[in-house]
Amino acid sequence: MKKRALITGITGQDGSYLAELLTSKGYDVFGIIRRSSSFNTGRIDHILKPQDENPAMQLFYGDLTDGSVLNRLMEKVSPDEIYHLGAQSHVRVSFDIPEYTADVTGIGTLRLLDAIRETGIKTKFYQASSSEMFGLAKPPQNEDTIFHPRSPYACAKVFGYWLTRNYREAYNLFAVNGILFNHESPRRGGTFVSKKITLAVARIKAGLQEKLYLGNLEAVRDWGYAPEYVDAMWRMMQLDEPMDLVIGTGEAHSVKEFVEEAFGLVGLPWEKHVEIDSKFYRPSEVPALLADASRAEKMLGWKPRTYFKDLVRIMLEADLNHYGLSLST
Ligand code: NAP
Ligand code: F7E
Repeated sequence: MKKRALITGITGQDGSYLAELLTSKGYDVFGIIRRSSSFNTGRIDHILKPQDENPAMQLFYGDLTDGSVLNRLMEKVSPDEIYHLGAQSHVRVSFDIPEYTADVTGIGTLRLLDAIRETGIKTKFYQASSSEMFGLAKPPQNEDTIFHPRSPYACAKVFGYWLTRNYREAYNLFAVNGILFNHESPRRGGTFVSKKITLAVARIKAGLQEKLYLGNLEAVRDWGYAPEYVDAMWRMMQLDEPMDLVIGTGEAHSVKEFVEEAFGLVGLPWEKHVEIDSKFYRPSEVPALLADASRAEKMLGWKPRTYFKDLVRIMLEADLNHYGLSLST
């Protein structure tokens, strides 16, 4: 029997890599997408094959703010595994739209968990928890670190984290929290700092842009490569017993180091092109995140293969290619 997986957030960075991974493993994949006035399936178009009689992937309209459709889809799809990746995922934006962020990212998780309980389907549940929940906690952070969230987004994720644990304890649901540190790729949304930098460097190199406006260059993050992180999600769902695990590289760098690395790769002086714009600062910042993912290595046999320098190179190469350039030109 083919396994059935339901993915919320399938049109996002992680959802697209996870859909690739699961279809390659022979799963039937079902995704929930939002109605949009423009096409929003750009990241998954290459695996959508609507002309096939039995396509490996099917999409349904739905929204995390709409509980009735989640209930309906739960019964219709009856998935073996649910990967809950959908969220208003931008930390800076969550300060501008806190109530919406709480509704989608926090209550959206409750709606999904309760749809499982109400319909009584037998399934496993993955919650996309985040290193942002650690906030001010001193690095390195692991599964035992006390959360200190610093944004409406992080508060909503803490709510989702505890609900996931609560539904595990109360209803004996196989429900896990993957506490993932920042992970990036050429498919990363353009308003996250990694992609914003590599895209700008490519455009500056191509002569299409002169300046890159950034916020806090001192913030430190543990940046990994997204395709490897969705493999960790899948491994967590294959455990005999559900547990919460931290996923990260164990290497941390500042935003400034990311800038230096990216500009350095194309031989441009970053100081000439980067300017600070206070609108990109957050009312409360998360100064430093660094993963201790030793438990995941032990429980999942998972280890990162791509570290900071290779990640910057992969992302920059993809953006340069888009403009007909490469690292060797
Ligand atoms: P992303 O690229 O921003 O994707 C978010 C997905 O959620 C998109 O498919 C988006 O749809 C969907 N979505 C947003 N609002 C929705 C709503 N109201 N109803 C239904 N779907 C909605 O995020 P990502 O980087 O892939 O991250 C995946 C998940 O992991 C998120 O929950 C994020 O918070 C969490 N996370 C990410 C990281 C990271 O570093 N990437 C680290 C830890 C945790 P549209 O395409 O229509 O916008
Ligand atoms: O910011 C600083 C900013 O927006 C990283 C999400 O996937 O990872 C992501 O959240 C750092 C912050 O990611 C700019 O202040 C400076 O300190 O790329 P980011 P994030 O906030 O860490 C976590 C794990 C998630 O769960 C989230 O969903 O970079 N920074 N200048 C800037 N950030 C942005 N976006 N833009 C700037 O111009």
